[in-house]
Amino acid sequence: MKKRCGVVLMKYWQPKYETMNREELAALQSKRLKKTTVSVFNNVPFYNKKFKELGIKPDDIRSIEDINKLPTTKKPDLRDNYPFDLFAVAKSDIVRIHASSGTSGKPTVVGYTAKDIDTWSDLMARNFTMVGLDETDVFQNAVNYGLFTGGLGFHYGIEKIGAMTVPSGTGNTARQLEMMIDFGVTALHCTPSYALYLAETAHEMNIVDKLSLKVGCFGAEPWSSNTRKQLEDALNIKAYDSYGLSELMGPGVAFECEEQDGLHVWSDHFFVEVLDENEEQVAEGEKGELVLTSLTKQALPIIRYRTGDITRLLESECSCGRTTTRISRLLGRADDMLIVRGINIFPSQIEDVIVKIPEVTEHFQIIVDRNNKMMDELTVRVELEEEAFTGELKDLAAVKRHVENELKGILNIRTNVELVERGTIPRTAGKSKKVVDRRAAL
Ligand code: DLL
Repeated sequence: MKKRCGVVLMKYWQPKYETMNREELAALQSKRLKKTTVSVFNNVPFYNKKFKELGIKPDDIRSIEDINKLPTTKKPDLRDNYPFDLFAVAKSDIVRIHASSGTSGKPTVVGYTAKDIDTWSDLMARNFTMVGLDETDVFQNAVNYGLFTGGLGFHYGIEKIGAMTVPSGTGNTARQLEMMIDFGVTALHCTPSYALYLAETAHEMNIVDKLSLKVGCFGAEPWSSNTRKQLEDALNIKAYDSYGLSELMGPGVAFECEEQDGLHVWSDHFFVEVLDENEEQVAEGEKGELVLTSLTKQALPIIRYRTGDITRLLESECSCGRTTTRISRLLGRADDMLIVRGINIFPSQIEDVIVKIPEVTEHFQIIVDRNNKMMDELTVRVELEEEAFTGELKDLAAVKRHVENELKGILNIRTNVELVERGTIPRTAGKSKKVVDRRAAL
């Protein structure tokens, strides 16, 4: 075991939990689910009432297979119990809260005991170890520190592996890049949309070869595999997908390994279901809503949380040797899905097309309108690259036509492409807003 300055540096690769066989894992999950069920029944009036309405008692939950007897929990349940009514411990046992802003009404507030914070930091540390980071790394955490879980969530995990943390937060892109060069930063965390902006700025400043980056951890919003490629090429890194949500903990719920073939959910702490709109399990390999149950949380245990995020369960074994449940890259949120003329469209499908076309940048915005014949119209605003006409497409009309055709091939719907000057579409260090749906205002 390595020591530095008197502190033992754990290697956060935990074969005992990460490579359990199915039976061992099910036994551990069963034990932890039973404990969680008792905790919510005894301590959270919301769950106590729900259990009684369904005629179930904690004793009815004998194994993880009984999970479908339990009620689901939805976002409005957290809002209705604002701020602390879903907590299963006394307020004096809470050492930290976080909150997610939410688009309407009250934010949802989540709480952590000291043990929860420790578990969370351990899981983050496991993620970093999984992608080869250790105490020799310098890790820049370029997300908002504060009520958003991404800042402190990553920060504690980075410190746990003993890496040097650069808590840069958000803002001032040129300064972020300067820090990366001056401090020899090897790993970066930010949203994928901000990473694209950082990469674009680094290229404009002609400083990419001064960077020592090797790993990027990107998440908090959907991004596509083409964006991954774009970021890996632009910054000379391996880019990993990081998934999480405040209600379950924050980042650290699921993370990619070096195989980059789906995300490992830490199954010793979270139980995964993928359900259809009737809360039935989808067929193997089908898309559905990710539903998560926390198995070890003290302050805010949560049962069958309907995340609203769309994914697929990956059944095959991962070549890395970990046996945890694996999910595919998140396709988007059920409520991000646009229905335009009866066709389901996810912004990530559009992103996949746009980032492959060299004549335009990766930044785009989707605008949905309803015309005077009450027909929906889809416009995708994309930025023209500065050297757009050096290839086969020689003018604006040709680029526009090409992007429209590529989009039609994927979406099966006619799209109007509006080409704008590079830099027109707002860049943000937080979660990007890709859709402007004007139909709601009509
Ligand atoms: O975004 C936690 C987080 C921080 C995750 C930093 C990763 C990195 P919330 O603000 O509560 O928490 O938002 C959670 O963001 O339900 C998804 O819709 C979306 N989301 C998070 N990660 C991904 C991802 C944090 N990798 C909501 N891919 C979730 C797609 C993601 N969507």
